[in-house]
Amino acid sequence: MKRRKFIRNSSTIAAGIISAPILASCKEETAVNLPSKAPTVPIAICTWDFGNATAKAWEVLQEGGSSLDAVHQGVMVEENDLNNNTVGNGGRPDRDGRVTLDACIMDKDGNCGAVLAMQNIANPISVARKVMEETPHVMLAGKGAEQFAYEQGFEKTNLLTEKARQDWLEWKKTSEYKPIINIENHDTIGMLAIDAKGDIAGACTTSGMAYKMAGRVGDSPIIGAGLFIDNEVGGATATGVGEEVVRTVGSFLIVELMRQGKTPQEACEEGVKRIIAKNKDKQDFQIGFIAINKQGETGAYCIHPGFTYRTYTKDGHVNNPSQSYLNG
Ligand code: SD4
Repeated sequence: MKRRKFIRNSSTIAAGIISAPILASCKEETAVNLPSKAPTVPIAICTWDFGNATAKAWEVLQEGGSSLDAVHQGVMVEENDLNNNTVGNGGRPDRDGRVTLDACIMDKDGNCGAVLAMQNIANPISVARKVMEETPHVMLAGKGAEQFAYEQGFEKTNLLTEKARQDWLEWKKTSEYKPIINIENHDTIGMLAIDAKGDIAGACTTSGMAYKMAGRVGDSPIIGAGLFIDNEVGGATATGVGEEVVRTVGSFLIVELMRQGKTPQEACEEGVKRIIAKNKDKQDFQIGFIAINKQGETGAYCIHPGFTYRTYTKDGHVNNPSQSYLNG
């Protein structure tokens, strides 16, 4: 059973940039199709089997914390895990041996912040939050992001662990750039949460594709691509080959599909199919989407089997296998 709800699209009206006749013709307000059942909240979900991260987020939610604090503190667990070589400190470097980190965060009001290709700072998600809360901007990149982080009191940290350095030296012997599906490059953490008040937030953080070109940025810190939240509707986040997610503005697409009435599962499936449609001759890459709607219903879909996602609700803490477009 679906209930049809209409919300005012107030941003364009508030901006005062649209003439009255156009306004009149645009008056049919943005439709939101939402299921009517009681919401399952609070809830935290994330890409891959990052149980420590969802456990941290759940702890924050249980203490009455906001979804914003939950996703922030949740993904930081992975940024701080030196054994996670695709997120934060300990992440794999680019071709030149430099670890460059990408992250973004988005709150219930549509505020967002991101850092791109930032070096020497262990918690890019915290800097992204500072960008959101302390600057008039959404994104800071490279040296500017790093400088801003120092100004905000973050410490300079060498992010290249000895293990990551040795792996990079080994890779350099052939310098063959060939992502291995589900193994080498795919452990970005994207997290979505709904707090007890029913408000949604999300965060996404990564060291990006291993051995990428210097300066390369994927989908993860790009609002709309790697992450999108609309507190009226739901949220989505992505993992996998970021170029393909950017090409379809994947997370925004999934949220908009939910707005039109699709379940999170249906929306994730459509998101993957749009990517497949643009890659008819090439399917040797992985993409995984997860989504949540306002009711706390979840969905996930990927191209190749192997992608999993964590959910933490009052009913339990589970690592769920995602359905896939291809059957392995
Ligand atoms: C990127 N989407 O930089 C990221 C990589 C990733 O799990 O998801 N890894 O393209």
